[in-house]
Amino acid sequence: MSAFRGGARRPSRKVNPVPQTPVVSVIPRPVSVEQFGDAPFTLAPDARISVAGQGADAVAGVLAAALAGDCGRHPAIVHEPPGYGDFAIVIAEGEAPEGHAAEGYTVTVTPEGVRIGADTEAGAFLGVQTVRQLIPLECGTDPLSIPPVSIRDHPRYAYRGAMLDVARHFFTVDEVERFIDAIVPLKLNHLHLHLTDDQGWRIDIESWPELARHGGSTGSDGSRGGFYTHDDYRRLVAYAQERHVTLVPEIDMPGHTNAALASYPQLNPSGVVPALYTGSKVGFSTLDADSMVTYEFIDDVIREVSALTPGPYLHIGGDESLVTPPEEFLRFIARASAVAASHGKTLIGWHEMGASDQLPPGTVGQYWDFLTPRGDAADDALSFVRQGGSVIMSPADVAYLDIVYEEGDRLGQEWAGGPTTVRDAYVWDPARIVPGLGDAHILGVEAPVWTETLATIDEVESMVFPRIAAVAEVAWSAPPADTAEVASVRDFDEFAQRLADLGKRWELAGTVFRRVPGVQWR
Ligand code: TNX
Repeated sequence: MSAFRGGARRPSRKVNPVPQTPVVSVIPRPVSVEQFGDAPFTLAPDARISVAGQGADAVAGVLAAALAGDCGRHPAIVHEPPGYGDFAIVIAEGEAPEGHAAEGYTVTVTPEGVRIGADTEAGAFLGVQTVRQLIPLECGTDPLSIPPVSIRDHPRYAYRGAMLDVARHFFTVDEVERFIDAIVPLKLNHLHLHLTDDQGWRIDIESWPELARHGGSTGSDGSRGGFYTHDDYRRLVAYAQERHVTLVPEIDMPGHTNAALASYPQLNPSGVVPALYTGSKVGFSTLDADSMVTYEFIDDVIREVSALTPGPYLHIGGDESLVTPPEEFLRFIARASAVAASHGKTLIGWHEMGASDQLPPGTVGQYWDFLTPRGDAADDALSFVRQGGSVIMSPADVAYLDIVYEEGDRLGQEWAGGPTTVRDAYVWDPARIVPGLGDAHILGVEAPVWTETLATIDEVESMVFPRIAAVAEVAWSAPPADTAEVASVRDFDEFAQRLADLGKRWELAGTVFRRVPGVQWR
C-alpha cells in the first residue's frame, strides 16, 4: 500500500450518548416516531391495499410482493378508498413532512389500517421499506399485527450510496441485482459501480471493443473476469430504477487504467501494451495527458456510457494517480473533465481531483480520506465547493466496507488506520470532518466496497453487512441532538438492538452477514 494511505490507529472514543426516545425497530432510524394507544393493527384475511395517486400502483406492488414473500399474505390492490383494516398508499401533494416533498413520507398504524402518505412515488416506496420492518418476523405463522405508531420521516442527505467494485472481481448482473435488493431496505438510493481499474474493464465500449474483450478477460488473483454488454447494463439500470436506485457508473482515470492500456497500444506513449494485471497494487498506471488519442478515447467511452445512463451522474475517478506527475495530472483533469462533461452528465471525482481549479460547474467531489483529514484532502474537498459543486463523504476509516472488522481477518484490507468496528462505522458525523464543509455542501454519504480480496458475492456480503447499516443510518438520520462532541452524537447500544432485529431479516432473506460481537443477534 502506498505511504499516503498509512495512518495512526484512531484514538479510542469515549461514548457518552445523548439519551434517546424509544423507537420502533427500523434502520435507518426515522426522524419522528410517536407511539399511541395499545390497540394494534391486525391483518384480516380480506385486507386490501387501497391506492391513490400517480405511482401508487407500483409501490403497492412492492408492498404486496413483500407481504407475499415475507408472510405468505396476498392482499388485493384496489382503486377505492380504504375500508376498515386495509393498507392505504396515498401519493399527493402535502402528504410528506413539510419541506421534504422529494423523499419524505408518513406511516400511520392504527386498528383501522396502515396508511403510507408521500408526495412522490420515491417517498411512498421508502415508506414501504419502513412498513416492511414494522411487520413482525413471525408474520408467516402468527397473526400479523403491528403496534400503533405514527412516523414522520425524511432523509438528512439526498445522496445515500453504496459502491461496488466490479473491476477487481467481476460480479454478474444477477449478483449485482441481489446486492441492490440487499441495500434497498436501508433506504440507499444510489449504487456507484466502479467499472474499470487496473485489473479489469467491465463495460463494453462498442467503439473500442478490446477494452472489454481483452481488458475484461481477467481480474484480481487471476479470476475469470467478465463484462457487461450494453443490454446487460440496461437491465441493471432498469432493475435499479424500479427500486428507486440511481446507478452511478465510474470510469476511473488517469490512474487505475492498466486494463485499458493493456488493450490498445496507441494509449501508451511507448506504443507497447503492458501485460494484464491481477495483483493488488495501486497507483502504477496512467493515461498520457499529452496525447490526442487519450482524449478521443475518453470522448468515445464517456459518450457511450452517458448514453446508457439515465441518471444525472458520471464518475471519472481521479484517485491515486501516483505515477502521473502533478503538473500533468492538472492538465489531464482540466481537459478530460471538459471532454467528459460535454456528454451532459454532472461529474463526480475522488477528492484528489479538487487539486484542479478548472472543474466543470457542479462537479461533485468524493472524500475518501480519514475522519481526521491528512495532507491536502480537506482542501481538495473544499475545492469542489469553491467551484460550485458539493461533496459526497466516504471517509475510509469508517465508511469503507472492505476494511477488516478485526485484525487478522481472512478477507478485507487493513490500511485505513486499523480495523473498523460496527461502532466505528456508526459513531461519526459527516459534517464534522472537513472544517468548513457542512450540510449545505454535503450531497450525501457513500459506503464503498473494494473487491481485491472478495471473490464471490457471498464474500462481498459478509464484509458489507452489518457495517453498511450503520453508514446508511448516518446518511439518512440526522443526529438526535446538536451536541458538541462527535462521540455523543449517536447511541450505539440502542442501534445495536435494532441491528439484531435486522440481522434476523437478513437471515430470512438469505443475505450473508457477520455476527459481530457486541450485538445480541437473535
Ligand atoms: C483505495 S481510496 C482505493 C482503491 C482500493 C481501496 C482498497 C480510493 C479512491 N481508491 O483503489 O481498492 O483503497 O481499500
